[in-house]
Amino acid sequence: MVQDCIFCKIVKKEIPAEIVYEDDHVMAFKDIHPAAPVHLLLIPKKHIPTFFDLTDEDVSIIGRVQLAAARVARQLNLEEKGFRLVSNCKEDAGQLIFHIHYHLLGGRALQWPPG
Ligand code: DGP
Repeated sequence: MVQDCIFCKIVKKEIPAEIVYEDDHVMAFKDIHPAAPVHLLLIPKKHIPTFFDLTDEDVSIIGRVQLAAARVARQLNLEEKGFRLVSNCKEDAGQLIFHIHYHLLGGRALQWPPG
């Protein structure tokens, strides 16, 4: 946990979020600025700033995040039409929060490629 990380604060329930899924390793909550009818953020509870900070011991955690994405998407009836799972890594990609997170977007047809 990192004290000034907003997502660590959400994990610790120090600031509110609309949490839609949580287990020992993963949390999913609604993005505060939704860009689609379904826009969730899936995070490992462990504070890992970017993909460049991942180590071998994090492999299962990242796998758990992706499994949780499918589980949550199924619960939200996205299985038929699908969803997008994307992660921004560092400045050029527009990463604002330096705690690894995946955006799960769905509920409408999405454009590709993103800008
Ligand atoms: P990124 O640019 O990939 O780092 O995305 C960060 C996302 O986090 C952005 O879509 C807005 C969202 N966000 C920022 N602060 C908060 C917050 O306090 N609560 C929630 N639920 N989402 C937040």
